[in-house]
Amino acid sequence: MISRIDLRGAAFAEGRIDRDLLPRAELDVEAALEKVRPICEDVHHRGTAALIEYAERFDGVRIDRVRVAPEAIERALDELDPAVKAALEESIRRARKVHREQRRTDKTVIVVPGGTVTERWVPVERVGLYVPGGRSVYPSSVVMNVIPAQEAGVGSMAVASPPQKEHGGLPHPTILAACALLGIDEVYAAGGAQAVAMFAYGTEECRPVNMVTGPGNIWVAAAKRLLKGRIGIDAEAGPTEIAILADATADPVHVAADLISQAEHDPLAAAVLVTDSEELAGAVERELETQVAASKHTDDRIVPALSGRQSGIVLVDGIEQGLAVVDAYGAEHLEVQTADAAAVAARVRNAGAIFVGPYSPVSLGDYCAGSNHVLPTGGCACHSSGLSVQSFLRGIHVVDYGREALAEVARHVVTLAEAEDLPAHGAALKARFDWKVPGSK
Ligand code: HSO
Ligand code: ZN
Repeated sequence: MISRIDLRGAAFAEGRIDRDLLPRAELDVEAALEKVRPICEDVHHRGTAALIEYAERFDGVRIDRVRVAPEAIERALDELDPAVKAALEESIRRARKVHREQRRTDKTVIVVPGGTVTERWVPVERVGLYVPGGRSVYPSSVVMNVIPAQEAGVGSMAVASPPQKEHGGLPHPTILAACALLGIDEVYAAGGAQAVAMFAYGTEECRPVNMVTGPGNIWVAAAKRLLKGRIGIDAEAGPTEIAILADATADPVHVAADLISQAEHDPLAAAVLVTDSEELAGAVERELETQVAASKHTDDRIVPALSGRQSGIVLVDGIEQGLAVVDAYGAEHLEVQTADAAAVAARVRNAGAIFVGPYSPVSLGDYCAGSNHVLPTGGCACHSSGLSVQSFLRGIHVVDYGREALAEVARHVVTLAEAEDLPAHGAALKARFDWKVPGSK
């Protein structure tokens, strides 16, 4: 069901391995752009009327307003299964605890006496969160997007999620309940690219936002790419990925279960085991057969995900080469299940999040570790991090120099301005000192 890639003996100069040797799916967002463009323009020009039409066309349901009434949000919380409510509350508590520590304080650096630069952290004013509503209804993703924004101090947040035919044109009730638990009372029944356009341009019902975050399908990713600049975005989330770096000490039952856990998301999800133990590889293959057969989303998601070219078991010579492989891959989630797992994990450079040892499965991080589950996919972990308080903050440099401090450095500014053939830049300094730059001839 899962293919093997044997890299034993492959060269890896200076700890680096060729990324092209590793499995990975390609997602063609570019091709979706042309389909998404007219939809976004339509929402820009016709607002709510366009959203209502798209609800009928794409979601198959007639709605007469896009903004969800506050009573519907409260009702969803009242009707939420108490066990789900308790679990969401625990998830929120832990996420809040971790994200609160990510807050930043302003810092002033005295560059010279009388000359300071302060970095002032200012939250984004208004954020729109997109929450999918089709195959995947993830109230946990509402938590993971809202908590960092709230802890950053974002003043205004709105949520959009597709209208559901089975729920009278409202977003899915667990999504509404999660919003209520988090204190979000501005929710819109809008999905796909049109929801992103609603946030970016605003409508009669929805004030435009500064930034849109949240997962979504290819149309949502394309709309984010199209409207980026007008709005800030988090990342274009691709299919989820799990990589596991394991040696002979790992338990094949755990390894197989964890690979399946993320394969369950999507037929394009990636599950990659990197191991130096041929015995473990064989045991995991056998375990996969048994566990996959007993899974729920077997035929539509797990089997295509595990047998797709994005997944595989990569055999390596040892943990050194294993580390080179996982660094080249840059997985969204990386589990380290080896002897001395913490020490091995400390050497990993590229991963969205790292899960250390046998009792830190990715599923824990998906819901209740306190960490964030919105993480870079598609190798973007090599340059980006997951969602955090920092994602919703802007650091503004506040420059405050007095006369003496400016005089002290003026000649250097003028020299650099002249070197760049920008004499007006220098003149701005000269004007302040009667056109005689202190310290120059
Ligand atoms: N593993 C997904 C998040 C998720 N899992 C939501 C379950 N629900 C991407 O990190
Ligand atoms: Zn998951």
